[in-house]
Amino acid sequence: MNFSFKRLLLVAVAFPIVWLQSCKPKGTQSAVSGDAAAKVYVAPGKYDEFYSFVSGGFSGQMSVYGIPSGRLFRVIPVFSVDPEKGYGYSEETKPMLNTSHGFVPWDDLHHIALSETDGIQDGRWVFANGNNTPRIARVDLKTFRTAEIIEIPNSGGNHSSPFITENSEYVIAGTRFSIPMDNSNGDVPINTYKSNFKGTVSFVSVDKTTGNMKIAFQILMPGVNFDLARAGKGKSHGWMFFSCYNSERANTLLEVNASQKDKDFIIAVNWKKAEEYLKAGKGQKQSVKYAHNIYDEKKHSATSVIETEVTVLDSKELADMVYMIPCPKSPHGCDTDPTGEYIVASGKLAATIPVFSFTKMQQAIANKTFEGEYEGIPVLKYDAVLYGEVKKPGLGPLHTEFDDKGFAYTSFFVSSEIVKWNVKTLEVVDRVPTYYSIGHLSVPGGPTRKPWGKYVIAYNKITKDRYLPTGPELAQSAQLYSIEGDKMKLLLDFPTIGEPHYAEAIPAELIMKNSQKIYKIEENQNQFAALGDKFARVERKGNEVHVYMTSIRSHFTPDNIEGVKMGDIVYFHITNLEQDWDMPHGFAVKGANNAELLVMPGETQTLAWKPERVGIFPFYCTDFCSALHQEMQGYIRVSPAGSNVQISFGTGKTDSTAVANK
Ligand code: RUQ
Ligand code: CUA
Repeated sequence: MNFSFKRLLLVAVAFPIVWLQSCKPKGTQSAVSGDAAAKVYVAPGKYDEFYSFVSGGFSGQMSVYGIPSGRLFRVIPVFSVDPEKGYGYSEETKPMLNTSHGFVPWDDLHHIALSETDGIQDGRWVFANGNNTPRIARVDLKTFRTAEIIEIPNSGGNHSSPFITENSEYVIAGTRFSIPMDNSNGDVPINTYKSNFKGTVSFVSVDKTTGNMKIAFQILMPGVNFDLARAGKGKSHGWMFFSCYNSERANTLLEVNASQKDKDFIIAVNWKKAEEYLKAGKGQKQSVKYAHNIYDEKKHSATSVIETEVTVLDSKELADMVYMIPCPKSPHGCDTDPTGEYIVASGKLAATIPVFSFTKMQQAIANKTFEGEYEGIPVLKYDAVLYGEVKKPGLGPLHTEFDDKGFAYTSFFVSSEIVKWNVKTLEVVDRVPTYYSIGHLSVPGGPTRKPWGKYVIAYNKITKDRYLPTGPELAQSAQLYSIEGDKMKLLLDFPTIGEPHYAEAIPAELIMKNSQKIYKIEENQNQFAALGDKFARVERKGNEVHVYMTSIRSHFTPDNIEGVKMGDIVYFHITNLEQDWDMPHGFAVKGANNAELLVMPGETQTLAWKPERVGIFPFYCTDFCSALHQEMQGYIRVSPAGSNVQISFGTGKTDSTAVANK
């Protein structure tokens, strides 16, 4: 959400009545009809019809909900460390959070993009953006784990990201803040914004087989703020549409200074053309620095590499690649309908929703129906590209999703409602209040060529009185509406984790059948794995002590360890020997100043521990795994620095030295 609270007040002052209404809609109590409970009831042991992947905003995570029940199934750590799973704490996962700025254990995750084939969700991967330290992550939907993170150079705030093309050719990343380019002298006065600050949009290619990402090219753009984006589809495949604000290119008090002009822009990028220029060698190589982190499913380990080059195409110099469409007042959402013909732009401060036509845009380009140029880029005439406007739809339109019957659903932050309108006739056909101040909304398959319809889910920015109070902070609120009939019907409220921005839902059957149950022990290539109790051991290498430990119901091997001295670093490499679904073992040691490990069946993970005092330290399994889970424990002895206690270890031996000397 790009609104400051001040802006909210500003708008509220301008529309006082609406403001009041948005905070206290009438009929809150009676908004739910009698059969709502039956519609969301998923009986115990039954499955939900959809998975919904919900961004966690400032929690840096993504959560997975069942729809229609609203049940939370999983929190997937993406950009943030997660002590529950040891993500970002284990030696194997730490490199995932590496960046050119060092280890960055947090980000602000806004948008979700499910992979597509032929414009239809294929259930392979889900992508997400890191807004603060510009990054894109890919989560593998076999394991529901973050598999890859790539940093975006020449970017300051990766907000219009990661929107995906029809065949997952690219996920894109537009910079929210324009900044001096990474290879230039960034030490410039901020008020030289207009001459020194630039924007970029990055096209990150996705490998068809592995999903691996690569920055294919960046396009140098005028120094505006890029906000959101959507790929063309069907007839508009090959184009990407970005909304931008601050065409004033203000560098201070944007709330006022970036709202001067009557119109900002939708920027249309012909990426097929960009590919041609790239092939023809029209790109400039730039030296930059960005991290590229990949998790290897066989080695159970991540690697982080700092890449040093990107190819940049200049929108000013390369003709017929970028066009601008004027768009009323600070556009936020920019959404394309399932046919790819209509581009819906939502001006946060506009009183109408302009709907642009891709066909008309093509004609306007062919006929050069320009009204001028903006920073060397042709600006198309508004009327020449406009299909029509949705009149008086509401206040503060933000985002639009589509169903399978030719309707669009637009969220209105200020008037706090979802408005349903007919994409062809542009007539408003229904509206429902949201509680309160909706941001994004989501129809299953809503951004694709094949929406599944059935529901629209509101992701609200303000919760107020919807739940039992929990002090100054309340859980953010999502609301589920049925869109099966002519009228939208509120069915359910459910809380979310962090601040939800975008969410995308997909039929469960597209994912559940591929879900991985275990890591096969014979495929475990972690260099520190102990693939059986007989390989369990403790080895000293200088001041490093490596513990190759196994876990299986209900013991660790070894569970008695001696010979560690002050000044040592102990690496616990835990291999979970189980080969049963849902049988993780945990590992925690007293005083460890990071987190536990939660090790999946067949997996190896490592916890580094630097003891800071002499004594006996218990360790134990943190996941209640069997009737004898409480017995799944052990001891490690730490001796003074100069001590002559030798390394020894064992399980089930009373004389551990005997084991060590074997
Ligand atoms: S934003 S509430 Cu960060 Cu997607 Cu529109
Ligand atoms: Cu293993 Cu509890």
